[in-house]
Amino acid sequence: MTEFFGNTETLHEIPVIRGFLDPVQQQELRNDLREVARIAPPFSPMTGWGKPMSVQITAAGQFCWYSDRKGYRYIEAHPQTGAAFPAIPALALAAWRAFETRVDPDCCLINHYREGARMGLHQDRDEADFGYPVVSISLGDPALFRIGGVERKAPTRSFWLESGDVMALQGDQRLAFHGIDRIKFGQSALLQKGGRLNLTLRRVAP
Ligand SMILES: O=C(O)CCC(=O)C(=O)O
Ligand SMILES: [Mn+2]
Repeated sequence: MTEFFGNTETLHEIPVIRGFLDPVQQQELRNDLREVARIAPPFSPMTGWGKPMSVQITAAGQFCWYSDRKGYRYIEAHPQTGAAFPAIPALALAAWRAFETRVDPDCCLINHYREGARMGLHQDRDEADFGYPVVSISLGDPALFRIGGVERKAPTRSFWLESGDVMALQGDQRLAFHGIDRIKFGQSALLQKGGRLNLTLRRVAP
């Protein structure tokens, strides 16, 4: 049985398990994600105003988040290949189960941040039941995470997420606005070409 360590810190009311995945587990998950990307190639979704996002995304599990001029939604087939998405890697499921044991996630969204990529403040609100958390895993270069309140104009706070850290948006924070301001490109050797992978585990269907 795999063992998990890491210390839980509460940062601005957000539970963050520092080093949930040790360096060997991070490599194992990275290898699993290479296989996911081979089957379901990453793509750049369009923003609502018709510009491609700076992150590339793909997914494991039943659903992948998608965006184009028609708006935001979840899809069940890869937009280019038409194939179903591969299974969620075991180490990603383990991170979800550290926060939620009632059901397993049906989506593991994978964001790839290359040099200069960022993600604007947004809410995760395309899922059916906000009673389930969104659980995030960080791999590779550190990222400056910004979190505000459930209203866009609420004040925001920031902290760094490092490779192996796991964090959850749940309860009162489930609908908090959040985003990534920047990454420290080239700090981590985990990914061959540098950058950061973020996995968000979600329960999309009710
Ligand atoms: O990259 C991150 O840590 C956050 C990603 C995120 O908020 C999202 O995919 O909805
Ligand atoms: Mn989000």
